[in-house]
Amino acid sequence: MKKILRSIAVVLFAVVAVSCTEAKRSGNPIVEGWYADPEGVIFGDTYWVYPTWSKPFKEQLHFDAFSSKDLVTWQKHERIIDQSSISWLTHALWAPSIIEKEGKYYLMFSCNNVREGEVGGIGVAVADNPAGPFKDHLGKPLINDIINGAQPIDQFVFKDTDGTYYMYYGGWKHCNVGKLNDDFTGFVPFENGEVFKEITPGEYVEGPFMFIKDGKYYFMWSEGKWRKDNYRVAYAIADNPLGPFESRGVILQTDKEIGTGAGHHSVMHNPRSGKYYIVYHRHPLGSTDGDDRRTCIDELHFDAEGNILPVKMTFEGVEADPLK
Ligand code: FUB
Repeated sequence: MKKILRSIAVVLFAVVAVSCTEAKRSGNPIVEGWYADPEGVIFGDTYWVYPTWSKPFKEQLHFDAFSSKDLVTWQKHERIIDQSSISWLTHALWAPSIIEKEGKYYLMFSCNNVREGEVGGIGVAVADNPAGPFKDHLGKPLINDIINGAQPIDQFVFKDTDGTYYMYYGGWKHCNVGKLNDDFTGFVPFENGEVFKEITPGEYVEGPFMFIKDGKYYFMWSEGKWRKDNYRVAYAIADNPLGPFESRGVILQTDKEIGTGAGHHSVMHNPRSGKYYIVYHRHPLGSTDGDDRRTCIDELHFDAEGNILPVKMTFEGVEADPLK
């Protein structure tokens, strides 16, 4: 009997020891529910993810957000903005993108899946807190028109090292960039008088994103069709925020063992650990509903020359990586 008890104790000890040394991971998707176009961003000691609620267009009338101290445990912040705060929103509230400026949080959004002659496009909302509640900053779209063929959706605001805020945006295979004014109520023309420059790279479709690493400008975007398996992410490297941007190829795409149609991503960097993360959506294996998109996270790696390596999508997600 003693021998048996001793053996059981040894096995139990081994199980506890293994589970204690196994690092906790985020898992993928990182949150429950259909969420797409996730913008991952760091404010202070907290990671935030702002996604589109991936439902039929007519139901898309609010945003939720998620926050985490370590990338593993996520807290949901419900309805950080909804239709009651945006009088001109009728449907298709998409692709949130947020930036902090002088203690205020500016949440850019796209709505109404706008076409020529309709009201909709890119708007700005503002709050004192990253969890909202956000209120419409202008009471009308910031960009309503179709300029250079770009549908006004999928905006991303990037702060350059000289303090300039650039907005990259555009669907329908066209990407524009403009310089935001001080209070994000409009744009400052470039020296040649143009308000928006078209910078469409490679097989760009939508979902632009920009970050700086080691003095280089990494411009990224989505290609293919977002409901289909061919949705994917490609990138370019430039030495300034206006390009030219020549595609260096695809770094995130369908993996038939893990998920399909991976795209509309963002990148976060923890300066403490030095790690980079890609936050993106993908369709679960076997799912046939194009709206069934789930928000996932995996590590982003670079080679010695600074090229982005193809992303290995996982079910496990990433390990805890606190910011302080
Ligand atoms: O979620 C709606 C749209 O799907 C986004 O604006 C596009 O980028 C695509 O992901």
